[in-house]
Amino acid sequence: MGSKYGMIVMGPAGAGKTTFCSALIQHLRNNKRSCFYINLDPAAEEFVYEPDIDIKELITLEDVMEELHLGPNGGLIYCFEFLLENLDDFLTEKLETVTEEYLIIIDMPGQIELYTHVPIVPALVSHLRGGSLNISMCAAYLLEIDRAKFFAGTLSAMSAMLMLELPHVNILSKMDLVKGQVARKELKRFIDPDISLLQDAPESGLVYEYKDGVDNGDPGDAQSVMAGESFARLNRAVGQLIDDFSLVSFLKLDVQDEDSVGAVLSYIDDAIQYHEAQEPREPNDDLMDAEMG
Ligand SMILES: Nc1nc2c(ncn2[C@@H]2O[C@H](COP(=O)(O)OP(=O)(O)O)[C@@H](O)[C@H]2O)c(=O)[nH]1
Ligand SMILES: [Mg+2]
Repeated sequence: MGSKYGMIVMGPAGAGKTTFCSALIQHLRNNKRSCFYINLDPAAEEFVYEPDIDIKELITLEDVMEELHLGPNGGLIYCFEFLLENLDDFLTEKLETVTEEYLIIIDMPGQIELYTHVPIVPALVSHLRGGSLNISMCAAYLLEIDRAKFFAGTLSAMSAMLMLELPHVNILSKMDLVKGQVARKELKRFIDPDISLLQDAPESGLVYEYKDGVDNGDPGDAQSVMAGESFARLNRAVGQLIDDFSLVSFLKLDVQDEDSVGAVLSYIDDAIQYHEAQEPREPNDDLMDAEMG
């Protein structure tokens, strides 16, 4: 089939993307599988496994911020625009030699606007999937298990799903942090996002207390707007949207647990149809019967 296989690892800063990539590389090595690791975070600092391609050899966020007087978000967008202009030399040529038994792992930066606001990642992905490279790809979107950030994170995962039109594996990371502390039933509300999480007690930090007599709040005062009924309605509508989609569900990931990493990898393999290309085809029984009969 002469194809290539890859995944792009996305999600907010600190979600555990790079840690997940390292765990995955270790797991692939343990199972005698090859991988090709690409770092596209121009501000990344250390790696357990040295990347085969590192964007910092092309451009670094630090240089861009210093020389162009840009902030971290603008600087990152600049880095990616620069990357897109240099795709052929920097990525395509090197990836052309990567064969079908490799899993190409692309470790991305955490600036969320990259996934929700600008069509840069879609342009990168369509370059990788099309043309001479023809990589069968999927996206892994990581969110850490954190109630306060969960719905905003789910919306950004949905936004990335819609922009990229790729098979998507959503992953809830850092499960080791809640091991033995969260009831199975409570966890299930994250795995299949439950909109009633939004209506939980105010001390959860997710909802703003509804105050009597406040209709829509004073538009000049954020605190008061968020206490108003219309804000609560907006929250419910957004929750309903996530619910209606029911496309967003999460796999649990504990990077310290080899089985957990293996389970996530098997979803990724399915999404990119990795095994179909590796295994020799079994003779078709029906066909053999027909020939014999
Ligand atoms: N306890 C725990 N910490 C994690 C896990 N994954 C990442 N971290 C920590 O979270 C921080 C951010 O991780 P990193 O992989 O760099 O996140 P990235 O910004 O998404 O690439 C680091 O301090 C990691 O050590 C995990 O599964 N469990
Ligand atoms: Mg990282």
